[in-house]
Amino acid sequence: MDVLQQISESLQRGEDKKVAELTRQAIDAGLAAGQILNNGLLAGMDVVSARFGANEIFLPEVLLAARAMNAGMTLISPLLIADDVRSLGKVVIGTVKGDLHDIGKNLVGVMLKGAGFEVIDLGANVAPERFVETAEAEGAQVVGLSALLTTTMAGMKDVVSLLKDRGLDGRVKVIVGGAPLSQAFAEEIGADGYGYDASNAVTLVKRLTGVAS
Ligand code: B1M
Repeated sequence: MDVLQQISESLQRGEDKKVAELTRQAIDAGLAAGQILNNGLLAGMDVVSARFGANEIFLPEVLLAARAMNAGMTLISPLLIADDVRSLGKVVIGTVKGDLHDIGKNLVGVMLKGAGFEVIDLGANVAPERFVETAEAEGAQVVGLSALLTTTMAGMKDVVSLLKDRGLDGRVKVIVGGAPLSQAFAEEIGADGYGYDASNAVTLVKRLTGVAS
């Protein structure tokens, strides 16, 4: 079994130390960080997601898998982030209020940093006021909202509305993403874009900030 397959399987078993050790091995063997992410860590998380959805595993196992995912991400994140300190713009990101899922949001943050953006990560369970106040105080061009629950995605509209109330709409763009979302939902709540994955989020932010057309 190759090392990427081993990472995936260890992650599925929730073995954080083993995942870290195997990820280190893969890096030392010269595998690209993107390959370790997609074919090792995310491949394992996909299986966990499917098994959780099918009620074959439960929250404690998913928590352990998430911890193992983080153990691997900690090692590859610096490799995915550009070394030069040029800043193409500022982006405030976070997972919306009531929602603790942060793996996808963290990935978006890493990819944005890798592309040269300054990222202010507010974490998970973030209230609308905090997104808006931070964007205003920091002079951010974009706010990126993540939600993984159908019950919390509705809260994204509050951020869009609050930006409007404070006269910041237009100046601060909003992008949204997360498994239960869609382009139609983004349009419905008045967001400026929907990112179906982390690299698509980067494309969107580049377009919205005028870095790319
Ligand atoms: Co939860 N969970 N979870 N969970 N969890 C889901 C989301 C669920 C679909 C599982 C299922 O039932 N099939 C389900 C939601 C159902 C629904 O709402 N329709 C669910 C549930 C129900 C729950 C709880 C309510 C369970 C309970 O307590 N009974 C609870 C809620 C807690 C809370 O938030 N208040 C809960 C808890 C948890 C854990 C804490 C155990 C853990 C999270 C750990 C953590 O994040 N630190 C967890 C996990 C890991 C999952 C699954 C299995 C995996 C999510 C994940 O990390 N995927 C998930 C199953 C699934 O999604 N199918 C599930 C990997 C990640 C890379 O993908 O986050 O989709 P994702 O991000 C993608 C894209 O969506 C996109 O880019 C990323 C990839 O490039 N993206 C963006 C994400 N954000 C973006 C932002 C952007 C652009 C793109 O721009 C800003």
